[in-house]
Order: sequence, then structure tokens, then C-alpha cells
Amino acid sequence: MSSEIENRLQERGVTIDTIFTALQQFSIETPSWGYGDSGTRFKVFHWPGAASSLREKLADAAQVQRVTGICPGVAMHIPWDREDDWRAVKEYAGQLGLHIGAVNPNLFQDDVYRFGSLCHFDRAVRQRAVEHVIECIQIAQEVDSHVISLWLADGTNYPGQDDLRRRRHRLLESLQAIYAVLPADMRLLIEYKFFEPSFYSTDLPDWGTSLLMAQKLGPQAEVLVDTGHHPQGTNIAQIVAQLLDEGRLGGFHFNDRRYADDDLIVGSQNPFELFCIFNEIVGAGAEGNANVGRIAYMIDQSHNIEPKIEAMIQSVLNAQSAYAKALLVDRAALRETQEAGDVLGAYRVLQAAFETDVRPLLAEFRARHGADPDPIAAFRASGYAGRVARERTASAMTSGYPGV
Ligand code: PSV
Ligand code: MN
Repeated sequence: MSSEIENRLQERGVTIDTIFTALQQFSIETPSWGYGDSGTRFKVFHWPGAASSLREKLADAAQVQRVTGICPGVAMHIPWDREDDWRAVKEYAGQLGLHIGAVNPNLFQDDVYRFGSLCHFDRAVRQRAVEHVIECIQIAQEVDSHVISLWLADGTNYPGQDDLRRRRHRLLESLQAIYAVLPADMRLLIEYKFFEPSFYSTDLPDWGTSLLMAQKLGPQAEVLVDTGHHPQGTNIAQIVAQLLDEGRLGGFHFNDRRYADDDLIVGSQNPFELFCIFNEIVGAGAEGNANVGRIAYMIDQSHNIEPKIEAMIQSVLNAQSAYAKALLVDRAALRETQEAGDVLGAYRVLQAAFETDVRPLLAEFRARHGADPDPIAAFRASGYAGRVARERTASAMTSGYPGV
């Protein structure tokens, strides 16, 4: 039980119910592409039972929701998840207790995008890319999603390959064409990434560039922070603080990394960084920051060597745990120590929260809200993974699917 935490909270006049209410408001979207086969540049290892259609991906996502209770949304990538009947998709998701979350236009796989999409020197390619995003806006409306999440692979590999300022002007013009048709209840999240697939320049390399674009577009445009998209040593918590202050933190793509955009389980490599990110959010929320309530929390991971559904569940648990720890930070003590110039004291306030074992608290929270106290154990016990490995392999064999 969480009585130790409860006693410590009581000393500060905080009830456990306040913490549970905050936890109840925290949900995190899982990505459809995290359930299908994926690989490195060197090899795609087929995972037995990996989902190969949007319906299968939704069925897998429903398992994550069933055991965690905080993942009702599923992000899609178009055209990877293209379907003919979007109303049927919405209904099917609803039957599974899910809804479609962010719609991600894919602007990096068609041959015409070799030199970029929204920044391409050829107007016809830019137009095609803009039209694809507009199609995604229409799909989002059909499935009742309110978020378009935009990441560009645009950039250059060599100095002189293209004119950097012209590329920037083209980007803004393309984004303006998209923003002009964005429905009033939809947000455009602009993701950045400092390199890859381009290696000399990337058109949206950092949060500052995304923020400038968002500010030029209007209030429905916000910045998306993918935790794997920064140079080594970047202080992501500080970026989060700045975006919150500007009211432009649209959402997150959570994952963890060590070297580049590794797509590892969020919180597996640097749990303290994740905690520090949530600490900024909870701190801003406690001061009434209006941006906090509309942050779209999403996972962006593709697992190659570990079981995909379990890895997704573990990621959700890690994020929830970091958030719960941030909720336990003694804000009054933090402020007091900060303003007294007590450097070590302030750090120790954060450390006390970070080192708290929140597992009993979260188990109790889950039990109260119809989820399983131990989601990974519950998923393993369900036999779902073995069942889909058998069923999907059988149906793939009859359909001649070459991946098996
Ligand atoms: C690009 O690295 C990215 O983070 C974008 O969010 C894409 O949508 C996603 O990965 C999947 O390729
Ligand atoms: Mn991403």
C-alpha cells in the first residue's frame, strides 16, 4: 500500500486523492506503427503475430489500454494505415474502447520526396505534399481526431545543395497553405529533429525553428517535442519550460535514446531526464499554466528485438511512473530552497521525489480504476501474444504474406 507516501503527503496537507485525480487525467497515446514489424537500416526481424493491418494494430493497442487504463488513443500514420472506410475504422476503434488520436502525414517515402516535401525546390512536389497533409486533415475529421502531427524529412546533405533561406520561405508558404484549411478545433503540431535522414541541414532542426513557424502560423500551431530528436546533452526539460511559458507545447513523442534517434523504451536509459520533464510540466500546472491541460502525450517507438506489446506497456508504465514522481515533488520546499540559494537543498527536494518507490501507489491507482495492478503480468497471463502469433501466422500463410 502507499501509506508511507500518504503519510508524507499528509504532512504537507496534500491528500492521496489529489494525486489520484491528477493521475486519472494523464493519458498517453500509443502509435499504430509501434505494433507492426520494423527494423534497423540493416534488417527487419519479423515478430511472430506482429500486426499487419490497422485493425490488428488497434486490437493490440486495445490490450495496452485494457491493462494500463490510460491509453485510449492511437496515433496513425498515413499512408501506412490507409483504409477505405474511415467511419468503419472509427466504429471499430470505439468497440475496442479506443479512439483515433494524432494523424501523421507521411512525407518521406514517395520517390518524389527525394529532395524534400514542403521545402522542395519544385513547386509541384510541394503542392503534392501540401495536398497529402490536407487529405490527412480530412481523414482526421472523419475519425474525429483533433491533432495533425507533422514531421518532415526535409533537408540537405551537402553545403550548397540548396539555398537555405529559400527552403525556409518555401516551408513557411507550404505550412501557411495547410494552416489556412485547418478546422478551428484542430491543432497542427510541428515536430523537429536535428538530423537524419539529412546530414548537412534539416529544415526543422530544433524547437526554436518549430516555434518560429508556429508563431508565424497562428494559435492552432504548436511544437511537438520528440525526446529522441536532440543533440547529446540537450536539456529537454528546459525546452519544455520555455515552450510552456510561450503557450506552445503541443505534445510529446516519447522514446529514449543513447546515441541518436534510437527508439528505445522511454525512461529505460535516462529516467531522471524524463522525471525532470514532468517536473517542469507539473510545476507549471501548479501555477495555473493553461498550456499544461492540452499537452498531447504520445509514444513514438518501434521495437525490433523485444515483444512489441509488452514494450509498449512498459513504456506507458515508465511515463506514468515519472509523472507520478513529479506529482510528489514538494513544491513549497522547492521554492523555499531555491529562493534561499540552497542549491543542494533544492536538488534534494527533487531527489526525494525521484527516489520514491511509486509502484505501490500506482498499483493501488490501477486497482481503483479497473486496470491491472501489474499490467505486464496481466498481459502475459492473458495469452494474447501467443494467440495472435498462431492466428495471424495462419491467416498470413493462407494469404501468401511473404513476411512469415
Ligand atoms: C521521425 O523520426 C519520427 O519521430 C516522426 O515522428 C515520424 O512520424 C516517426 O518517427 C515514425 O517514422
Ligand atoms: Mn517522432
